[in-house]
Amino acid sequence: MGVKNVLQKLFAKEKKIVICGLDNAGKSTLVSFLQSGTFVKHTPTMGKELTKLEVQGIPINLMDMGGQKDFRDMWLGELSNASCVIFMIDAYARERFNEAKDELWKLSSVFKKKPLIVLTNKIDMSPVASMGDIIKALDLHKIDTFEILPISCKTGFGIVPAFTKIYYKLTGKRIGNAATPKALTVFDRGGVPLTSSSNQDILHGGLFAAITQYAKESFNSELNQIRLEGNIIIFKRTDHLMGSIVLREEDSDNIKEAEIGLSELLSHLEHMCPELEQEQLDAEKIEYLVQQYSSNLMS
Ligand SMILES: Nc1nc2c(ncn2[C@@H]2O[C@H](COP(=O)(O)OP(=O)(O)OP(=O)(O)O)[C@@H](O)[C@H]2O)c(=O)[nH]1
Ligand SMILES: [Mg+2]
Repeated sequence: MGVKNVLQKLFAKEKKIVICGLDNAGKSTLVSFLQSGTFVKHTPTMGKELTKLEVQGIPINLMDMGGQKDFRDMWLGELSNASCVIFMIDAYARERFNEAKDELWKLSSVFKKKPLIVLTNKIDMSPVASMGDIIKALDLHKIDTFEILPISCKTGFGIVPAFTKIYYKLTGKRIGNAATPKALTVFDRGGVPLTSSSNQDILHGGLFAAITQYAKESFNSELNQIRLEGNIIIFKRTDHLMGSIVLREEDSDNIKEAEIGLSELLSHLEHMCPELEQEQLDAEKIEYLVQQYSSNLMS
């Protein structure tokens, strides 16, 4: 599923999403990742900022709360008509966990009635606190139910899975039945595979060789889709990279969605790797970025 349309898929009109958490946690970065599909740098939010996303005609209101001390009084009021409490913490900033706990517990009147979702951000950094450490540090074990979900608003790690869980928490329903791709490969413009992953070992044997062969031949062609051995292989290209996704033929209803997801991944990679413009390619970096992001495409 695409990062940019996950909210539209998940939330009905009347859902208001409010994101609280200390300054520097990454709240605004999350909002812009959902908007743009990649990492964008921010300055601190003064007060609060409403982002109206309109995806395929459906309006979504995201309220991004300023986390600096002066603005924290506004959180409770804003949460009064929200569907849940989303509280973000910087998993790298252990020295601020106590402060985060105090601010979180000021919201207890709300999260005793509404679902609490704790997003632990910046898991691309090292070393970050474990989920267990964060649960203890924030006294989350004293709450009956909560979700704690690791994400990175820099690499995109976990964003679609987090919002999928949030939706389940809010509605008790699983989203759609979009079949996830069975394999994902990113190539350089010469058709050399840089990274490849498969959740069902289907890349073994001839299929991977065939995909690579097509990739080599097709970088400069308009070939976008081939069918092979009961699989649909979708190709997408950007200026410097190429990607392919494998779907089962019986999942052909999901081709459009897979194409969007793959295009978003490639744009994100281009954005995160400005060195590609200088014809420099860091294969290790791309592998890391794909591995971090792939949870949005494959489950
Ligand atoms: N490494 C890393 N840096 C991040 C991540 N998310 C955000 N940042 C950085 O953290 C800093 C703060 O991000 P913001 O999104 O402005 O934080 P905020 O929670 O909106 O802060 P306030 O508006 O002051 O409440 C920025 O320098 C971001 O680039 C992440 O997942 N990983
Ligand atoms: Mg902000």
